[in-house]
Amino acid sequence: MCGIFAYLNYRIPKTRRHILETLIKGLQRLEYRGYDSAGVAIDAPSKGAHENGKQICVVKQQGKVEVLAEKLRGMAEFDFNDEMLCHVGIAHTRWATHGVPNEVNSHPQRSDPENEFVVVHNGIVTNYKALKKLLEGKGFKFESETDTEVIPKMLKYLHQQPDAKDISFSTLVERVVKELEGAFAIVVKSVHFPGEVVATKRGSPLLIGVACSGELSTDIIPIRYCKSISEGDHSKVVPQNNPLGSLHPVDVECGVEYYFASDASAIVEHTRRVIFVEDDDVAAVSGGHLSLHRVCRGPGQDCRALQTLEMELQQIVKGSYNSYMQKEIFEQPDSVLNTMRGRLKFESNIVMLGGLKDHVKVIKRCRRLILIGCGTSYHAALATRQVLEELSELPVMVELASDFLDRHTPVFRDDVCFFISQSGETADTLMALHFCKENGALTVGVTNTVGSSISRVTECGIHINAGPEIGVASTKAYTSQVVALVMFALFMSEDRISMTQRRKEIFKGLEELPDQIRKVLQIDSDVKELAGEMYKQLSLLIMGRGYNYATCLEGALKIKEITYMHSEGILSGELKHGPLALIDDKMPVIMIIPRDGTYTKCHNALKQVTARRGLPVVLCEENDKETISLAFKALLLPSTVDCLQGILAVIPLQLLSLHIANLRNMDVDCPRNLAKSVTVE
Ligand code: UD2
Ligand code: GLU
Ligand code: MG
Repeated sequence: MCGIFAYLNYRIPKTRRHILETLIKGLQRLEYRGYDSAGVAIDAPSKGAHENGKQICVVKQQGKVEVLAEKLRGMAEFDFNDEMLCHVGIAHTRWATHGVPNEVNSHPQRSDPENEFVVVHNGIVTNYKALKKLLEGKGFKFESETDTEVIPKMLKYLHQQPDAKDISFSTLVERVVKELEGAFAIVVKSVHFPGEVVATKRGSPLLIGVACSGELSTDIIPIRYCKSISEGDHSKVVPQNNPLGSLHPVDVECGVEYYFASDASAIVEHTRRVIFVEDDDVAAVSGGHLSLHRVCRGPGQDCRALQTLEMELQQIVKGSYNSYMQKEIFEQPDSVLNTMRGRLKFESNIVMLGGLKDHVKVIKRCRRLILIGCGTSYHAALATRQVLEELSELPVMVELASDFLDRHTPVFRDDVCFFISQSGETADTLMALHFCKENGALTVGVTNTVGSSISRVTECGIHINAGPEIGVASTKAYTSQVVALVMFALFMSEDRISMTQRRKEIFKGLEELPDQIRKVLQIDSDVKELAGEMYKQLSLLIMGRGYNYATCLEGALKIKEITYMHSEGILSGELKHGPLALIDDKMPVIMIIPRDGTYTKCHNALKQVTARRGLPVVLCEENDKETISLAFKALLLPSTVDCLQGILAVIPLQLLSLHIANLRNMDVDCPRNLAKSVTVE
């Protein structure tokens, strides 16, 4: 959640209009992650210009990026046609953690009313109170309630110190970052360093896109190690603008553009050549040269390679769909296929998970599997628990990351722990990952984002390859997570002869899955009609059991997330232990009734509901005449193997939530109070 975008043009003249449009476009690409306010900082001449003639202008606004754009268009003091040869603009979408969403709390945050240092920040500075107290003691006056504001103020404070006279911008930022605790990504701009930008991160994602019409000096940027600052100032060791070991155009006549962002989707339309900034890297552009510094030698490599983004622009635009969520629901035949691509051989029933192959022995020898996630990812774990228990013959624990951490659950060296997260940045899951790693367990990621924190921190894992998911309510990531975990169950049973028949069934189910999903999507109009009957209700209960208990929870979560209607997933085995009290002829009820091992029990539940004058809408298999005859209404699904039926059953529930939200006039891609990737506890 929250977004950073910054744009630097060097020796490529750009008008102020172009720069602002680029910043706004960047923020719009990040909108899907959820935010409550937005802001930008650019150079603009004004009366009170700083002594070097530059003045930074900060414009912020609570609410949508479009409102900020409107405000910018109306800025009479801007000369929009003014051309700048070298310029740095920074921008932010904020998702408030400290202080309510309002203009003052929005970013960029500043050091003082003259905007000497301005900062955009994702994440949380956990020790901001102590820093604030210290700075207040030095006479700084805070204007916002954010934790972020300590950063620009600290920059100004350290910049004023006598020993900071000749230090570089990046050294100054390093000195400040050394004082910060917590997880963050920041980008900084200053009137004292015109045309320069510094960015760094710890725990939050950040990448840099590079666009140059000519040849670049290198594809691999070496890291400059600096002596610990207390031992001496590295800026004296490495002269500024030293072309050695930095990225820049070879031809001095050639210009270059740099894009900084917290998410690749804001960069891909400008360039595919990117560098992923790693924790504690300090990236600085000065005189068009990009260099990377670290205070001390850490684990990992001593250089950062320029990589090529594989994301396609069309993957992040809506096309003919009304919302990203709708697009992503309808993409599921392809996204599940992409999850399986290159990994399943249907002729010989072989599964190859390249990401796990180096750890096969440890995984197959383990004593217990622990699956950890939050929200939808937790449901994916729940949905596959039974097939994992069956095929691995191991105890399988399924855990909500926050609860798992609260309990200080015992974890051992012979456990294999899975961390499931679409974004790969979910804070609670990431913390659980650190906990399990410290306890010696083997950690395995199941993520949709190559290069994400979870993907990097885990020892091994499976990328689900569903493609970028932009709608805040997860849809295609869920079905792909389920497919990935089912493939893992197959992987765990590949040498069990007794399971040959069962494995065959599952392989067949997976092979047919994309076509069957296509078929389910055809009942969209029936689901829309049902939504028309339900959208004014206060509540909706979704019941099922076995493999489909998770489907109920996931369906109810979709309804809650984007329609704000109360909805509950209920295990039908629990009906008589309480929820039955809710049933009458007015309470909307959906029941999932597949013809699997729970069929008879599902029918008992159905009868219990109808006996209380309940009017259940059932989701059942298309040739199941008996269930259809007992239901008030039925939505029909193609039949597949028991452990995959939930994938087909969840799709009508995704569609239902979408239609109800549309009928209630809700913004389905940006539901209130929610963010796409929850990078705070
Ligand atoms: C890899 C390539 C894929 C294709 C394929 C050909 C990548 C990212 N994937 O896919 O593009 O060339 O090989 O066979 O280049 N990992 C983690 N944690 C996670 C997820 C993954 O550590 O949460 C590791 C995993 O152990 C492996 C690497 O990341 O070392 C790539 O994982 P994958 O699932 O993309 O691997 P694979 O072989 O399917
Ligand atoms: N913690 C900062 C704030 O509340 C940044 C939040 C964000 O990541 O957007 O302003
Ligand atoms: Mg999520």
